[in-house]
Amino acid sequence: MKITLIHPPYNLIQEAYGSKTRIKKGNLIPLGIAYLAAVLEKQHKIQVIDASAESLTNKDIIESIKIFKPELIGISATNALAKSTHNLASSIKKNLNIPILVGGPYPTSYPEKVLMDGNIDFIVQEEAEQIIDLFIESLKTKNFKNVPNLGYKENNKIILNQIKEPQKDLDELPIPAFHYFKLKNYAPLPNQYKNKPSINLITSRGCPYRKCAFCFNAGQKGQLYRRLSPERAIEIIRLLVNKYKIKEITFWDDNFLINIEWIRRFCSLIRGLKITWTCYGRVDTVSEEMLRLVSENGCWSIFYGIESGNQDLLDKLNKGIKLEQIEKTISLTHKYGIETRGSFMLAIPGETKEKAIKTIKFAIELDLDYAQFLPTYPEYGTKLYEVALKEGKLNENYYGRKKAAYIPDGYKNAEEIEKMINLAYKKFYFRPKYILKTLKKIKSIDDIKKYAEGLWFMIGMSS
Ligand code: B12
Repeated sequence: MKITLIHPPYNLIQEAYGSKTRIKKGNLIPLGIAYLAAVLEKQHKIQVIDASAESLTNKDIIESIKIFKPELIGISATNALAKSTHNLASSIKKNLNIPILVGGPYPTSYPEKVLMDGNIDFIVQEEAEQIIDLFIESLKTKNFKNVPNLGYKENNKIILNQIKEPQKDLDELPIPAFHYFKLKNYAPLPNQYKNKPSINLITSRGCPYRKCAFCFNAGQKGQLYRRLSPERAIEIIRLLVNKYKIKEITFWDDNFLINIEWIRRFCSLIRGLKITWTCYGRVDTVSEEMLRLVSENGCWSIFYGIESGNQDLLDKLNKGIKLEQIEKTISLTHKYGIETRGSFMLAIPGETKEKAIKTIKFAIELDLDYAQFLPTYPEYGTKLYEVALKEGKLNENYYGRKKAAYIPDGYKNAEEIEKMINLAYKKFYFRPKYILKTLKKIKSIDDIKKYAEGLWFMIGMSS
């Protein structure tokens, strides 16, 4: 069968990061599609269209589909891509009569809402590698009831099949099918990579903590925690280095720096490969040994979820970390020459403007190399979602990041939150100490270009 897999149109820089600037950075390989393509290509002919990374319109997509002539279309969507997904499904169905299947965090969160769209025929909740072949088989018999994770319509009634336990051993999954993607379309945001070409990977699924009140992975739809073995992770990295000439990897695991045994083995294996990398971490799972090991083996930047400079708000979020722990880990990370990045949430329930200013000051005092300030978005299925829903203060149809979709008591309206975010970016980035520190990092013409692009991006974020 011929199958087209689509990542729908989306202006990432403007919608997700809220920057007015137009830069061609930030798009990452949609790994969900890459994994599915790797499973499907064993028996089927696959076309992959990443409309987001290639800035394609629905018209462009339909033209490509008409040439390829698929018998099934699969769309990958997060909640942020909801509007784009429904528009795309409508455009496709106006032009072509092909079944449409939607997968990803969006149908996982809102299966009924997605299926209420007459243009969408099927949805898959949660992970799809284990069930996709069975689904394609079922298209022949039209008997869908034995396909786990599937949602469909029968006599105008929505049917949601039971959810299967996810793949326990991630090593059994095929290597993501990177060959369907034009690597030149993908790069982290400016200043978030040192070497090109760079690619995103993920060595684990789910989170072992599942406590934070705001995180999708800790909510009702959160996945079981599993991780590739260090050997399998290195097999994938070796392929990326040797075949695709990749020079840098961003590991997007919710928490890469966990389990010292895993890190020891991974570092001993990555040592022989010429590659730099960055990752995400929690301040309370990082140890001095871990930081020493990763810094000696290619890691030059760690992104920490810091969230707030107010202990009471961190406690409300059930983050399970202390301000002192944050300070200690950030300075320890600097000690090993690793750049620190921090992600902060503003407009947390219970946050006043004074508390927001305290968070901004905290970010500055930590002397982070980069900080990101986002308005709180209560994801479906999380504890925060329940709170926001009860308060009646969530606009679920708004999914951008600059304008707030949730307005806690401490703020009058979305504009006030937007102003606070602009202020945070201005205060953090446009201060002499930070500018001087950044200027000192410039070592080449390439660095000048990167930092100029970063500055442009930041001006777009703070205006
Ligand atoms: C890397 C990443 C990004 C990257 C790249 C996104 C991309 N193109 O894939 C960037 C930084 C750009 C990004 C941006 C955003 N992200 Co993001 N991101 C992630 C992250 C950390 C990893 C994604 C990943 O690679 N997963 C691994 C793959 C294998 O899993 P998967 O994509 O879920 O795919 C599986 C299933 O969902 C399903 N599936 C997926 N697609 C399809 C399609 C079909 C047809 C089928 C049948 C099945 C199927 O099968 C796949 C294999 O099992 C996840 C958290 C996480 N750990 O998953 C958050 C996550 C997906 N992001 C999230 C959010 C909120 C955002 C933003 C809105 C944030 C913002 N600042 O605006 C934007 C939205 C951008 C967008 N285009 O949707 C949320 C989504 C919540 C939700 N319910 O929608 C998550 C879950 C984080 C969280 N814990 O809250 N993100």
